[in-house]
Amino acid sequence: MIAKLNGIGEQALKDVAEAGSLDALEQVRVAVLGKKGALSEVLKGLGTVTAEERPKIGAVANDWKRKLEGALEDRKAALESVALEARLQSERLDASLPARLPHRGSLHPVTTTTRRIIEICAKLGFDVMTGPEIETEFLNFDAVNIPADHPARDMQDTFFMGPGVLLRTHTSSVQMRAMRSQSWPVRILCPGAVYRCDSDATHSPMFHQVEGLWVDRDVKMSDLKGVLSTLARELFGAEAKIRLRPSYFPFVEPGAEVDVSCFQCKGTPQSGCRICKGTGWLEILGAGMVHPRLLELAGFKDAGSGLTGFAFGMGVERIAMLLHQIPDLRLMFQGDVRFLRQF
Ligand code: 2U9
Repeated sequence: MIAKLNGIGEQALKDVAEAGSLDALEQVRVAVLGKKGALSEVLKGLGTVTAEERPKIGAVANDWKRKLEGALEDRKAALESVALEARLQSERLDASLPARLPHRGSLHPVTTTTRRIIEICAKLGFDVMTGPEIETEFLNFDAVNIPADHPARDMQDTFFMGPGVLLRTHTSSVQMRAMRSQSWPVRILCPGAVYRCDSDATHSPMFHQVEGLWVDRDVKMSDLKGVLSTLARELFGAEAKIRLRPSYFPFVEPGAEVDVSCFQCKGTPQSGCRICKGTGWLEILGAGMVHPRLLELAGFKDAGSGLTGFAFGMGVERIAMLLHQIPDLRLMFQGDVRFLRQF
């Protein structure tokens, strides 16, 4: 029996030493010291041995019990320390790593482009003026020489809010308000949202305009060209040139569409440039000399003779699309962060 106990004890000591985890160690403990463990099973046969042998066997069994308990305790401590070390390694913090910065928003390309245009024109003496987006039909149309039968008045192009009230289709009404409420000279820039019933890759029912107006004695077409050349150079680079093509706008006479030389191919049309489609030019705005009727309607009382003016208007999204090579106008209004984060 003693030999059996010694055999069990030796084997259990080995198993303890080899247990690779706390679970495995617990299994060894139950297998040898548990109620139905190997040691208990042997001691069940104690009744069959002589009274003389019994204390000796009991002493050997107790000895093994103590030894094994000690070994289990030591092995448990060793395994726990290994587990702790592994956890410390895996959860190690590198306090020298830079903190994760919160994402910072950025300005929308329409905002940056508007601000840039304002900044350039401010240097040329233009003040910024804003006005209401809900406007009267009179100021939006009649006062800027768009007669009742003009196609721009068509219900399809204009969002009417009620009889005689609409969402402005351009910021020209703001310039008209300025002329009717101020004395001359007037040198203003009117940025803001405008609304037209139109929607595709290059048109949106809401977009932004910047319109400029300069009224003074003896303002000439050459002044307009000077202002627009400066604006083009500042926006598109020092090499940018402009050209004026005759065109019709009801509020100006003469009127012109204004192109800037292509910033990609530098205005060399034969190069088959993707940006200007090989023409060498990009249309950026409309402009002209303020129609005399508008000056009349403005009612500058102290003007006398020789009061003239020029005006220009541009779509901000179109300028931003050219500057940033944005392929579709609708991207501007979808609020997709993958688009917005690029600016
Ligand atoms: C007053 C007098 C004259 C503003 C002008 C244009 C030409 C023009 C378009 C450019 C692209 C509108 O956004 S767009 O579709 N604008 O071509 N705008 S002259 O003329 C005015 C404005 C107000 C009192």
